[in-house]
Amino acid sequence: MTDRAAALARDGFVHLPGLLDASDVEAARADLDALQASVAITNHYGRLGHNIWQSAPSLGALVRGGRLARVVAEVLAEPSVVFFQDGLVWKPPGQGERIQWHQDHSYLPLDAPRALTLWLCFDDADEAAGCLWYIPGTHRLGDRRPAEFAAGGGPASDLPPMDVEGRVAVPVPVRAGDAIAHDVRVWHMSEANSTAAHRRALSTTWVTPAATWQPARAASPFTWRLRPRPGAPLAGPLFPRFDQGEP
Ligand SMILES: O=C(O)CCC(=O)C(=O)O
Repeated sequence: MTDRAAALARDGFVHLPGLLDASDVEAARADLDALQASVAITNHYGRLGHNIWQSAPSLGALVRGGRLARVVAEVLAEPSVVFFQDGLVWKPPGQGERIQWHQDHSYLPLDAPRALTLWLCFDDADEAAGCLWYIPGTHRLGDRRPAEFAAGGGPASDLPPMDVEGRVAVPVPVRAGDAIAHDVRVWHMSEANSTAAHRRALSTTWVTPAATWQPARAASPFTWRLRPRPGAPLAGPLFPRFDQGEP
């Protein structure tokens, strides 16, 4: 197991400085600027969108190229990984209110939490700009009640709440081009962007080939669009697979 894989197992997250180079960042920013009107919805969280990798050529190339998959395979300590989905979280200057504490697993229509988020950031982001915060070790505490992101409440749940009070949370400030890999059960959040600069990030989700659809587990744009069969593997052109990190 590499040091990065050990950090993920211990803390539930690992900072990956400089995963993307300056040209990746520049291309991503240009593509996002071109796409914002057509693919992103704007609400109190900022500009959000799904399936950005299919509309932004630079991000599609990153997902398909194998570089991200190699890192995911390394930190998950798995020989093969499958790309599942992406989500744009773009906090414009002075906007994008707090995304409260949550576990990504609450929102994944998958049979098991054997999955990883690889969060790619295209701007420098410190605490004022809305970087991510984590509570180390919380990925080992099991599933907790989903956060209520939409007005009117979240899904019904008998799970215990996330008892954040009294736990030590750590911010992870990043530079443009950095990434953070996190376990889909670790508790994390981001504050509003109170700076005069943009904070653009793409949150990508990766699974192992053993993952199967469990559409009843969580609402997801894919569930609505694809109507997957429970128990089916995630396969086909929407879900590129990488063996030994190679496409
Ligand atoms: O980008 C953000 O502010 C939040 C991202 C997040 O919660 C995630 O990627 O799981």
